[in-house]
Amino acid sequence: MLEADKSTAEWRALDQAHHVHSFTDPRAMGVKGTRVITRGEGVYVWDSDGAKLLDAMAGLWCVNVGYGRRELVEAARAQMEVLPYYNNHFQSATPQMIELASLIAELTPSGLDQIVFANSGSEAIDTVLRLVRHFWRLQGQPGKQVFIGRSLGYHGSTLAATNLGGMTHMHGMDSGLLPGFAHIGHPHWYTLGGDLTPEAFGLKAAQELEAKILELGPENVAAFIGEPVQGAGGVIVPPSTYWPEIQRICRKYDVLLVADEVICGFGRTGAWFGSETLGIEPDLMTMAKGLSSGYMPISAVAMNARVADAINQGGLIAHGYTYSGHPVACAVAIENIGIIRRESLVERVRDDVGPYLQSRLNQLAEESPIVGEVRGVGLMAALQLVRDKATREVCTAEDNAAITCRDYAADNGLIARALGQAMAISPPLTITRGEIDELVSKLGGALDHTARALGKL
Ligand code: PXG
Repeated sequence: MLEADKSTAEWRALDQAHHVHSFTDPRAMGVKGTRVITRGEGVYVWDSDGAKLLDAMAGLWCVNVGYGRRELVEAARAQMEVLPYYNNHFQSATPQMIELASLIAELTPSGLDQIVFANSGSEAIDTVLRLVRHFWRLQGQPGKQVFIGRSLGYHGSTLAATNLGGMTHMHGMDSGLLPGFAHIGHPHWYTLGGDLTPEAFGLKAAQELEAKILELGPENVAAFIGEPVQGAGGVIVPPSTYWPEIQRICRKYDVLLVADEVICGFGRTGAWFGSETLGIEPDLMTMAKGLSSGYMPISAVAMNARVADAINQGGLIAHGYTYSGHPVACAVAIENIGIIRRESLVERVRDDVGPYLQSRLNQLAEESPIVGEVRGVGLMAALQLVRDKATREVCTAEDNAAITCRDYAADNGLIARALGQAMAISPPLTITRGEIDELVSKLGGALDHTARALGKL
C-alpha cells in the first residue's frame, strides 16, 4: 500500500464510498476531498500528491519522537516474531507488560505505582470511572459515584469519556448527559477573566469546584478530573493559583483527583507529566498518545497506594480488554521511553526547544493584528485569534478565522489545528530550532492571509 498504488482521486472515491471519518462533517469533506497521508519522516508527512507538510500537531498530539523511527519498527517486529499476542487475564502476563508497568511506575510522580493497561485514552478514562466507583464501594461509601469534569474538557469519545468531557456538541449526539456526571467551568482567563487578575480569576474558577461539591453533597462525589493543560479545548493553561486550590478542595471533601495526562504526558510540557509542571499531586493519572508516540495503540492508568491497595484487596477486578497490555504495544512503548530518555527529549523541551518555540510565537503575536494571546507551555501552544487586541474581543464562528488560517497553512506546507477561534500546535519533541523557524514562518504567512481576509491588514 504505497502512495503510488492509487491516484489521489481513486483514494478519495473509495474513501467516500466506504469510510466514515472521525470528527468530520462528511458533507464538507465531500466538497474538499480527503487528504490522504502516505508517509512520514521526522517532523514531516507527505500526502498522496507528494506534497510535504510540516506536522505541527504530531499527528493528534501524539508522535512525540517523530515519524520514521527504525528502533520502534524493530521493537514491534522482534516482539511479533517471539510472541505476537498474549493477555493479562486470569493471572497471566507477558514480560513486556510487567516491564512497562514498572517503567511507568518509575516515571510517574512518587506514589503512582500501580498500573492498569488499556488501548486508548478513552478506554483509560472508562477504566478510571469503573475503578474509582468500585473503590468507593469498597471503602463503604457507595454513594460517592458522581464525577465532576469541566467545560471544554476532552477525555475521549466512548460514552463515559464523552460524559466526563465538557464538549456540548458531543453531549448533543447522545441526547444530553447521563446521570452521575457534572461539570464546572474552564479556567481560561483571556476569555472569562474580565477585570480580575489571572491569579484572582484562577482562584475563582477553582472555587466553582467547591460550590459544585456542596451542591451535589460531598458524600455523592467520587472524583474531579482535569487535563493539567486542557488540550483539545484550546490549550488552556490555568493561572498559577488554579491547581493548588483545586487540590485543596479535593482533599478537603475527600474527592479523588484524576489528572488526564493523555496529551500532557511524556514530555509535552517539559516534564515527564503535566502534573509535575503544574504542581498537581493526583490520586490517579491516565496516559496514552506519547506513551508509544502513537506507533501502537496503548494507554494506561496509574493509581496511588490508597486507591490501588483497596482495589487489590477488594476481590475480583471485573474489568479488562482483550488487548490490555498487548505485548507488541508494550514492546514499542518500552523502546519509545528508551528513545525519550536516551535523547533527553524531556529536558530538551524544558530547556531548549520549548522556550524557543514559545518566544518565537510571542514575537509572531506582537507582529500580527489578529493574535491576542499566545498560551502554552513546553511544546504545546495556541494563538487566540481576536477582533480587537485591546478589548480582548475574540473572533467568532462567523469570522471563520481559524479555519481560514488552518486551510491556508495546509495548502502551504504546514499542519496546524483550528480549535474554536484559536490555532493550536503541538509538534514532535524532536523538532529542531531550524524546523521551529520554518513552522513559525509558515504560520506567520497563514496569519497574514487570515488578517487580510478579515480586513485587518
Ligand atoms: N484524554 C485527553 C486529554 C485527550 O486529549 C483522550 C483522552 C482520548 O484518547 P483516545 O485515544 O481515545 O482518542 C484524548 C484524545 C483534537 C483531538 O481534536 C484530541 C484527542 C483526540 C482526537 C482529537 O484535538 N485527544
